[in-house]
Amino acid sequence: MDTALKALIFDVDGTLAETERDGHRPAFNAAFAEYGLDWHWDECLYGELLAVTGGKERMLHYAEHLDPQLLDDPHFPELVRTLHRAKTAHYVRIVEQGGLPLRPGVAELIDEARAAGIRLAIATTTSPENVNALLRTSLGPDSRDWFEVIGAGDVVPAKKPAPDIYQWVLDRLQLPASACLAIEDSDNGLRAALGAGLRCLITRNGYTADQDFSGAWRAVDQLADVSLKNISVHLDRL
Ligand code: XBP
Ligand code: MG
Repeated sequence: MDTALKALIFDVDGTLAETERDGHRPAFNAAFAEYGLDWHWDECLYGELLAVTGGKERMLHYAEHLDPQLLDDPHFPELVRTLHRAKTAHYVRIVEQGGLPLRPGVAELIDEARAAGIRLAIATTTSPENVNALLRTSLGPDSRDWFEVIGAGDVVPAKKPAPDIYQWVLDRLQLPASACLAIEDSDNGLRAALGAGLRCLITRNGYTADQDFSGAWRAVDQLADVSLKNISVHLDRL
């Protein structure tokens, strides 16, 4: 099997930047306040809610467990969509205010890959508007074009830990999984990548440090701890 590295496929949330605690969480809370809902997700509760990927799915899960009478309201599905639209607008505003810098080593790894002709892609559960805002503000206005394929949000109905988003990206890259490396921060992301047959490099963060990453190709505390040369040499030996 040809295992030479041809593409890196990046997760976004928690991998490129600490978007969950400092971006999505306050954006959800701002949307709840805007629509008069007495929900507030503190840092600790939000860490638990991250078990469910996808913003709409996360709100539905929260309502099911803590406020189930809301589900009897025929307007609830529309409320979730409205809240999610508002949350996305708040998130983009937070990003544009410069509140979400890239994690250490991310920009350098992307630069190294581009210089080496390694193709780049994204496989994320979050909405495309959020990805575009983060790339634009952190890597520059043209950086979206550096990524040949961006799989985001609802393009596949089953979100991570289902492998569908990675399969969707691989189909469009027209590469076998063996030629790519997924870069993730969470157990849900790892399961999605492994399910698609990919090798996966984990960059842990505050919310995911204690998760089980057995099955990962390698797990580090930040991408500054790896270099593309090092990745390629070791992957090619597998
Ligand atoms: C990311 C997520 C996302 C965001 C919210 O998971 O779970 O749902 O928290 O984004 P991963 P939206 O990093 O594993 O892709 O509100 O836009 O859905
Ligand atoms: Mg993630």
